Amino acid sequence: MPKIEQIHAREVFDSRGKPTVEVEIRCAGSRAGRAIVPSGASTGRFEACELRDGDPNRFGGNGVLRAVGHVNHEIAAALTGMDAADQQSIDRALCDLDGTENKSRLGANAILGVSLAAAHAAAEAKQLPLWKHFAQLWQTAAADLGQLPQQTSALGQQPIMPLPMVNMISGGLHAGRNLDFQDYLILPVGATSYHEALEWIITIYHRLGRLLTEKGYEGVLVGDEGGYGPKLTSNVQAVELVIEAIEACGRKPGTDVAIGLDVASSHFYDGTHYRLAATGDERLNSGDVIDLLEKWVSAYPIVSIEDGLAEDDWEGWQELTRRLGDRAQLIGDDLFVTNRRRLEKGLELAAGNSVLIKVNQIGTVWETFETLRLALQNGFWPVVSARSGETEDHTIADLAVATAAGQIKIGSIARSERLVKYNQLLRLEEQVGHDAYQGGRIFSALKS
Ligand code: 2PG
Ligand code: MG
Repeated sequence: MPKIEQIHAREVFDSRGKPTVEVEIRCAGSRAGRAIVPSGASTGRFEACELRDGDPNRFGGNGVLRAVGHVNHEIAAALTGMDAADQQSIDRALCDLDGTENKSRLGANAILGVSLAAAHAAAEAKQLPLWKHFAQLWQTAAADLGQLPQQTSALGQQPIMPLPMVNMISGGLHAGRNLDFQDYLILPVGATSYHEALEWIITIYHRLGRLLTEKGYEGVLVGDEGGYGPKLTSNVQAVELVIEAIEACGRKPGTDVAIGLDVASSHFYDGTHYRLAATGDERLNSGDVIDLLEKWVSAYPIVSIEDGLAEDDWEGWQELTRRLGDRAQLIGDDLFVTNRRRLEKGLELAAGNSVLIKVNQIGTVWETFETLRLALQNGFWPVVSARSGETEDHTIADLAVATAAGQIKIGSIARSERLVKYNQLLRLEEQVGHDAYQGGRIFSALKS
């Protein structure tokens, strides 16, 4: 058993230059494992609590020295001596020690840093690559979290390479609200391997950049996740430009490369209406938004829509799922916040058919597994996702492969906090095998 000998946290910085928590855990006789916690901008109201210092004299109150202190003192005292490979016990101990529903006492950033670093430390101690250690944890988790139904789908079974869902144009809170919708993404559903998918994506991204310049948009500057942030004349124009770029690269929209959206609608919902501001002031109710999305799904090869409606618009979500659930993947991000209980409610109400999996929304590896597994047991597509505030940490790439989640969303393919994960996936593809790629086949349940 790799026994935890030392736990050490420090304050480091993420891709927005905002403080975040880094944790190192060392087991007896092996190298330390290290992890850095990501951070969102368009956060859901029901996410686990990211503890910030609130001291206006440091980083506008965004320092994380309190969270770091909790790791170095209270958490280190409680976890030293534990088995780093026993992720379930470690994560349970962290939750018990915190004692709150949303990890607000110690901070989900403190807790997640330790949870992830423990996995890295255990992998070091076992001399296994991280993805293999995660795969072992995931396979043995079946004993506690239940088997997956016998299915033809490869999802959740042996490690597979994920289909990347990649941001081309950014809007919303990630790009100064130039557009209302947050992400216009592409899914290379027709590629036959991960590296081919990446090649297509990069080619299309560069072509799109040239297209924007040719058309005179000054917005080839990139948003928080590396997507272009042009000021366009309408939300739908972004979809059309992405399609134009796909075609200009000789790829067939829909069959080769499909479109995804992260509407991130919680961030323009005022409690009764959705306020679209990019092209005038439109006030829409849930039904209007569903009509709009249905129109788009009929007109364009859109196969995936995230947060089409707001985080507490459950009735709207039910209607959206009735209307579009067999034509598109409907991902709950702010809606489910990687929380098993919120996903249970979604399953009960038939709201959505897919869940975004962000480790820092819930705060531990084990709870992430719980939500992922619940999704797969109920035929929901999981999409492992990065945050808009990221770092050189590649843990989620390994996690997506190990759990055979089938999809990953990391942002765009510019900026190294994104590329560190795409590049890690290239390395993992060599180890997992090129044929371990399902690509767009995971969507076979969708009628076109
Ligand atoms: C999202 C994420 C990542 P943020 O909404 O899906 O794109 O953004 O990390 O800002 O919540
Ligand atoms: Mg989102």
